[in-house]
Amino acid sequence: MDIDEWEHELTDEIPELPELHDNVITPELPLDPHDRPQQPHDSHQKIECKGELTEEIFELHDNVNITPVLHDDVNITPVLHDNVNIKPELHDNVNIKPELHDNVNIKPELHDNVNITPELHDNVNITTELHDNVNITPELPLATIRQHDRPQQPHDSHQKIEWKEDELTEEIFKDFWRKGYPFLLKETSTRLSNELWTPEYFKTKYGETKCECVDCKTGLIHAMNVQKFFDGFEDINARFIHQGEYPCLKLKDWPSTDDFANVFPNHFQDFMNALPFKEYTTRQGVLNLANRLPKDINRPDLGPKMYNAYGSEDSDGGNGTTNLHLDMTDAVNMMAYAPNVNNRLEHEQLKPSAAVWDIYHFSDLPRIRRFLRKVAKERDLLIDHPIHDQCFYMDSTLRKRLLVEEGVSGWRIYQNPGDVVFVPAGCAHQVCNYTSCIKVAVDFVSPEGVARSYIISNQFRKLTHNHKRKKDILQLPVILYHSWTTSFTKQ
Ligand SMILES: O=C(O)CCC(=O)C(=O)O
Repeated sequence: MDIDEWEHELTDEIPELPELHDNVITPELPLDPHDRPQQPHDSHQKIECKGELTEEIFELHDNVNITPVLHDDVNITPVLHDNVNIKPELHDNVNIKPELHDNVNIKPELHDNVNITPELHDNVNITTELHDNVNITPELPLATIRQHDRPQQPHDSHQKIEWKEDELTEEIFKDFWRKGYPFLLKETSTRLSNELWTPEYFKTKYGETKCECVDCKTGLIHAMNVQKFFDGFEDINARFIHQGEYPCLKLKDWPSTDDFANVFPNHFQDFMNALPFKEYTTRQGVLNLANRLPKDINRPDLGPKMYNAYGSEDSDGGNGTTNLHLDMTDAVNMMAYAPNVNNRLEHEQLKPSAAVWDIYHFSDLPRIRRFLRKVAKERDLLIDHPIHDQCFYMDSTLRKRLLVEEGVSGWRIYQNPGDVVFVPAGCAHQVCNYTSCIKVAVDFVSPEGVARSYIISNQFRKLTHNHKRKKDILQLPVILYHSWTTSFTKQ
């Protein structure tokens, strides 16, 4: 399939499901059109018996640990009581129909053709490692009922998303980047300066500067100065008040007009020094294809860019801090500052981190888009593109629905000061600050991500004529042309 056909497939209304193999992208077949959920009788597979069928019925009482190894063609109908732990290793053609009561933990490792149809009560945890052809049809809360037909994807196995600097070799990085897997580098050693990136510093140096702040809940823009915004960073009583309420403010595009390097030269240098994987992430990096543009060509603005905002909520009804969106470029985002836990607002002290990210793989885009179009319809919202419009923050309810209705779950990445998040080109992502945070990010164009960048740039091009993301700010064809011509001279 040539690149045009491929691109056409991907932008069709019918889901686009490219799957990334070694440097090759092959779109998957369209989804089945039906939405029939798995039914209990689907699990009735073994219909011929020779008399080998045995039945064991037993009743288990409190505080019992069982580690059975179950073999083929065994039926068990246990009635389980409180505080029972079961760790069975199940083999082929085993049917289990337990009735489970409170505080029961099950951690089975399941093999082929195993059917489990439990009726579950309160506080039951099931942590299964599932192999092929395993059906679980429990009566569970909404979040775990499967209503979708999304097949298992290779990126579902990308589970280790937090890495220490000395663990993540360049080889692993390249592999993740090729596959479009996001990750977090924990507490990097080349930390940003403790003096430069504080609310006090910005107040002292730029306090009088006028700025615009957006209310993360209403989208309303409030004009103020930098001093006022940072006064309220850790002190709720010093916050800007609108109609009797404290809006959850985000300092918008600051500095908005000029290059970050000109406005904050010291911060720029400090950030460049701290960046990991410099060959990719810095302006000099040879694997940052954006650097291949000749000096006399207008360079695309890839940042750095600061993200400064107060704490928000990601639970039901929460608006987060930055709505779901995706970028044509790869990005690296470092948290420079958040108040010490003791200095946070009371409810913020209970949160697991300073900020939380939800990042979705590129190949899940069509399903996310289809799901959010449905939500927009339910809410009578007129939209062009549910991700490129940046009009949704998916709160806990929407995230659960996305999992149930489309089978898509993102990676949840928890970020604290010193932590660096890597977001591959084309991965939809949203951010919720749990407390006030200063972050700094820069975009780059890697050889590994350029095919995804190309697809996204074509999606942007097809948006309605005055859409804010329509403009080709990256000029990818120009970058690619110069990458090719310079590849003979640069190392
Ligand atoms: O931190 C935020 O609020 C948004 C960051 C972000 O979206 C990015 O760096 O691409």
